[in-house]
Parts: sequence; C-alpha cells; structure tokens
Amino acid sequence: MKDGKIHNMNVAFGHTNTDLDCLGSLILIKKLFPDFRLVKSRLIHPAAQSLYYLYEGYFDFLNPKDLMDEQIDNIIIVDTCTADRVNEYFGNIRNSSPSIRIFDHHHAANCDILGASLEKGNFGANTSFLGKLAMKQGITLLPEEATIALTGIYADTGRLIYENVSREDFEVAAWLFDMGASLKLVKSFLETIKEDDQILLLNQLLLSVEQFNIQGHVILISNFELDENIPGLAAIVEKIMDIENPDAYFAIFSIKKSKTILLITRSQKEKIDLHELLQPYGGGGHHLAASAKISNREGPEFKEEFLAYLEKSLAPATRAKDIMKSPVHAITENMSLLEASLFLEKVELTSMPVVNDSGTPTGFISLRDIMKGRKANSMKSPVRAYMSKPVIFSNSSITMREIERIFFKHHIGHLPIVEEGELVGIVTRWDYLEYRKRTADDRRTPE
Ligand SMILES: [Mn+2]
Repeated sequence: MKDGKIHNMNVAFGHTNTDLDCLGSLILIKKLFPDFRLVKSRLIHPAAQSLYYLYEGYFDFLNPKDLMDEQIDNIIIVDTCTADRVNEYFGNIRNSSPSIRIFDHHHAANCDILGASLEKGNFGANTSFLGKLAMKQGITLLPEEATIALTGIYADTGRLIYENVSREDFEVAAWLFDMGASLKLVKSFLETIKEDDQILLLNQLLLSVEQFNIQGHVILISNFELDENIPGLAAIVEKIMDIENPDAYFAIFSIKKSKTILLITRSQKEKIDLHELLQPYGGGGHHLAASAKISNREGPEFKEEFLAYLEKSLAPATRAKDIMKSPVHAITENMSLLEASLFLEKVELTSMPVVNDSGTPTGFISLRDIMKGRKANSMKSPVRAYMSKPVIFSNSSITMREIERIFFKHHIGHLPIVEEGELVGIVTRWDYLEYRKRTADDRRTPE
C-alpha cells in the first residue's frame, strides 16, 4: 500500500478458470459481505467471457498478485472445495494465517483445503446457495447484479432442468427475476456459440462426424485438423451432442502447430464413464465430460486405435433382456373371451399378449377388446376373433434406444420379446420409463 503499512484485508474468490456460476456467486458475496474484496482468476472460462467483460465494473476485482503484500484476515471461497483449484490465489498469500470459509454446492466433493470451515448446500448452482442467504437478509440487488446471478443459476442447472436442481434454485431464480434480471441478456450470455469461426467449425464438424455402434451404444467420433488450439471447442462439442443426441461423442482435434491431439468427450450414459475411460491417455474430468491431451500422435491413426480401445473397454448397453418382465403371462388364441377376461382379472392386468399353440405371439388382447365382445354378446367367441393384430414384437438383445423407437413409431405400450419363436418376456412403456428415471440423464455434473 501507498503508506508502506500493512493493512488487514478480507478477500473472496472462486475456482480458477472462472465460470458463470462463480461470477454469480461472487456478485452476491459482494452484497452479503461488503467488507470483502473480490479477487479474479487469471483464467476466465470461454463461456463466461462475454458476461465478464461487460460487467467487470460491478465486481471491482483485485488481481491475485495484489495480495502479495497484504495481511489477509479472512477468506471466503465459493464454488469449490479443491485446493488445486485455488492455488493461484494462495500462491500469493504470505505472512498471513487467514480464517477460511467455503460455500460450495458440490455434493460429493471432498474438501482438501486445510483448516477451512465448509458450508455445503444441495443446490444446482452455487449462486442459489448465496442467493438464498441474500433473500433471508432482505438484500436488494441492482438489475445488472440480478442478471449476473441468474445467468450463473441457469448455466449450472442447464436452465433449471438438470438432475441437480433443487427447489431453492427456482425460488432464488424467481427472486432474481423480481429484482429486475433481464432474461434477454441471460439468454445471450448462455449462447456459447456466437463467433463466426465457431459456427463455421460447428458446421464442418457436423459434416465429419461418423457414427458407430459399439457394444450397443451409439457413438460419434470425429477427427478434425486445426492449425492451432482455439477457445470454445468444448461448447461446439456440446452443441453437437444436443443436435445429434448420441450416447457419447469423442471429438479428436489434431493441433498441427503443437503436434498434439486434443480429445474432448461427452457422454449421456452412466455406463460410459469418461473420466475412467480417459485415464490410460492421461486425461480425466467428470463422469460425463472429460478431455485429454496426447502428444506426438497423428489424428487418423489415433482414431483407429481409439475405436479399438472403445470396443474392448465399453460395458455393453442395457438391452431388453435386462429390463423385461419374464416369465410373462399369455393367453392362447383359442381361449374364449370369457376365460380371457377371468384370467386378466385374476392376475390384475388390463391386457396381455396372445400366443398360438407353439407359443409365438399372434396378437394382443385388452379389456377394451373384450368389452366389444361383451356388447356383441359373444363372450364364447375365441380370443383370436377380437384380439388386435398384427403384433409388433422384438428380440431380447435390442437396446433401450431401439425399444424407444418402436414404442414411438407404432404407438404401442407393450413390446413382447420373442426368442426362437417363443414369447420369453415383455417390456412395457412403464418398464421403459422406470429405466429412464433410474438412469436419468444428468448429462453435466455441476461446475
Ligand atoms: Mn458451480
């Protein structure tokens, strides 16, 4: 400082490579703890850059190196509990033994920041965590501050749709809306692909992706040559995930200038654990989003090697046999409608596949079909006369994706599973929905 004296100071910061949720959290820290100065990371995540440059003035950031001669009393850390992600700040803090308070919304994260008191919250966005505190204290925000905070919540919750979302995320979002947050601006900050060269690359990549079926999974792979690494590649990869909707996408970028390969990957299946998968290549990240840098390799031969690696490493996809009900009740064609209705009542079902003498499904009979027979006063007629046909059936090795397609295409709610001409099980729309719920697509873990 100018007078050469040591001043006591309180500071707050988020993780390195500042993202939108960090910025949302920090703007609220400024309101909640006005005697804390905010410190910026030397790295701003590409997705957060436009908001950061527009609203820099609202944060009044210090640089990490400004901390060097200061006596720091108190530190607040937001949106991380990992020492590695706050190194750049602590590297500049000397001669201080500050008390550290952390606000972090990451569920499973182990805290390795020593001596810190950790406050954890189950929120989709860390911004909601601090927003809830600000609401309780009756704090008011400027519309610009509300816009920054709401962008943070939308970013980390996938616009309030990811698995991690809590009711507080909605509550705080509503509060920020009341404080004058502009949805128009929030939307523009969330649009990660806006540079012309990004759009060009997106189009080129879309033309070069190849689709493979590996162990029943729909896998996309692209190999693309770039002169040099450009920012925002991950956003392009995510956009392609949205457009093409594969189970996983492995984007290989061969960077000519540095003779390295940048492998950016996204998955939407728990069975395809990318963090695990990229370990042998020195990469990592999260379950459903990971990347690796590989030196001295050529794109085309790396792609071939990687395909072979996927073939032997991926666990097989979930198939009909994994979720079907088996054994399954069936009615024979020659049963009378009366017998069929009694049987349905006995087993408490409203419909059932119909099989011929050799056990092959030939139709489907429901209480509604039987009702028609009752009205026509022909309850003694054989089921054959009133069942719906032809019956759509499939085999036990079809994947969940194929099951879904059959349900939608034929507007059916039951899919009999047949092996060697015999009915062996049934998959209902309900079984399928239960499976979807169990493996709900938490496509992105919180950042
Ligand atoms: Mn976060």
